[in-house]
Amino acid sequence: ALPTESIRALSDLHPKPAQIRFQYGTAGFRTLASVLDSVLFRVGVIAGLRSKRLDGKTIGVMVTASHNPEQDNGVKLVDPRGEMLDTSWEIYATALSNAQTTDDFILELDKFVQTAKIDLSKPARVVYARDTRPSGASLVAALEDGIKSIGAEGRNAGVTTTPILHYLVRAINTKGTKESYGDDSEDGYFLKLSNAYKKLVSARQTPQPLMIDCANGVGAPIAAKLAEYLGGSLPLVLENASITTPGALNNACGADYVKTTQKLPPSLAGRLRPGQRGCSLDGDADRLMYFYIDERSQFHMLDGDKIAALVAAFIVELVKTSGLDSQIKVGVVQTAYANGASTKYLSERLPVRCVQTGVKHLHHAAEHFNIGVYFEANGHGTVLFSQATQETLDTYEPSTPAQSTALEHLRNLNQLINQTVGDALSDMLLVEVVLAHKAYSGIEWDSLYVDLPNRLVKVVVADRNQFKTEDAERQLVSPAGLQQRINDLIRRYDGGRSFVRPSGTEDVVRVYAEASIKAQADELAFRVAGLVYDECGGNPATRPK
Ligand code: G16
Repeated sequence: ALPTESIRALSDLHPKPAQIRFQYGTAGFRTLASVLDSVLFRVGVIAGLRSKRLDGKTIGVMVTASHNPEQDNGVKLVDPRGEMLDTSWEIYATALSNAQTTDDFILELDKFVQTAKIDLSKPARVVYARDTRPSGASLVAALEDGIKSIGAEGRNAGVTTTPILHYLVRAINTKGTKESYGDDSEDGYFLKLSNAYKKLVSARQTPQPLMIDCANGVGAPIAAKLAEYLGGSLPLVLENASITTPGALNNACGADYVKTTQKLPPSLAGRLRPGQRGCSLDGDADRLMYFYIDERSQFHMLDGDKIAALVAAFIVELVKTSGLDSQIKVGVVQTAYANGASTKYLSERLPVRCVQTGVKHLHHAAEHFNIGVYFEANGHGTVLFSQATQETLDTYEPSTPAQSTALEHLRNLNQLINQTVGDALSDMLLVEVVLAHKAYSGIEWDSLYVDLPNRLVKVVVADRNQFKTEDAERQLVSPAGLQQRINDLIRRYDGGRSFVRPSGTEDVVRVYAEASIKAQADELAFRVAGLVYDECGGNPATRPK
């Protein structure tokens, strides 16, 4: 039976605030940190139950609000192979987080244990971590109470990145098996990545220093440790590493800032030299954006689409050179935010699929390829090697030295890439490997294709849940008639494309637009935003920006 007494005693310490409705969204629960205490407690209980349901396998919990402002926080669950929580449990998590009193919560739990057929006599194990947000420590304490109340065994992985937590989950659950993912420690992670990186660049020149904008978040201490493991093989310069300065996190810096403003973070002005490679992480280091400035001080952004193009082309080439092209099919997964020019470039070379926003959707679609490359334009992504492909790489016997070298590179890439989830630092090493092999600077990489001018804006509306989409978010089905008006507008713009979708992580509606000229892309975005605003806008202070 449920340990009702211990749950009751501890749950009473973490009352649910009245009048707030929580939702397990795109990236778990995410909102103002000050209202999340009860959610964290309950997530601790749910994680324990998820572990029991999966026969004692270790479940991960990450406390972060990633790219959101510092006052927000959030929490997401990680399934045993290091992937996002199975979607069927998101509804349960939402329902349990909204039970008003402790009694309601216990009642809901009872029902849930029946419905989900959970054998309570099974053991439960949970590993958890948090980012550097000031609210993190007390939220972790609430989580620990939840874990304790259900009698689960907890392991605190401390302050680390989201992708390292995902790595740990898979490493713990595969320990001692033939699918072993690496040693289940931060050290194991750094060794796995840095060893693979060094092998991949062994015959290449040491590159010029790479500047990393750490978003004043957890990426800073973790990148500093990575630099030690890399030794001189990749010189790194860390910027925006102030993790204790109040209000600094993600503020005018970081991957989301770069992507949405298409500008260099002001703090890097004068520090990044023309031609030097720079990149930005986000608040929990699962997104990556590259950039450089040219001789005329013009800023050039190399986003998730450019990363996908660079990496996919390189992998296709290696597969071909190794002689494995009839056995290993490479494919790419994108979302509607992918720049039209990137979709065109990639589609001419390999199969491309479009799915809805959210790493879990891209991840699942990528699993259908032998090697699946997935990146959101915002820099969130990775590459998946299927189990069968990994076995092919292990057993294949090359017949020429060129085949043998390409095969070795593929094997090392399989080690270098964090395949549990998008990982800014692992992706950064991957990009550096390709640049080194191709002898590309940012300029050559950027010229693979020319981005169509685009603009992303947010609109604050009274109720974003009114907005419903289909066709991988490219069409609105509600509010009725709005899509038709948007279509009429798009038609007036050369190369025009635009779509509207509710955000899964912020209380806004997002509008994306593309056109062949920058001024037109901006105008189209603002006019579509105007339509959205006029249809169901909030208060005038929140006009589209
Ligand atoms: C999260 C998700 C991403 C998604 C992003 C924005 O990123 O993991 O897949 O692209 O939110 O989503 P939305 O447009 O729905 O707000 P992160 O880095 O914040 O965890």
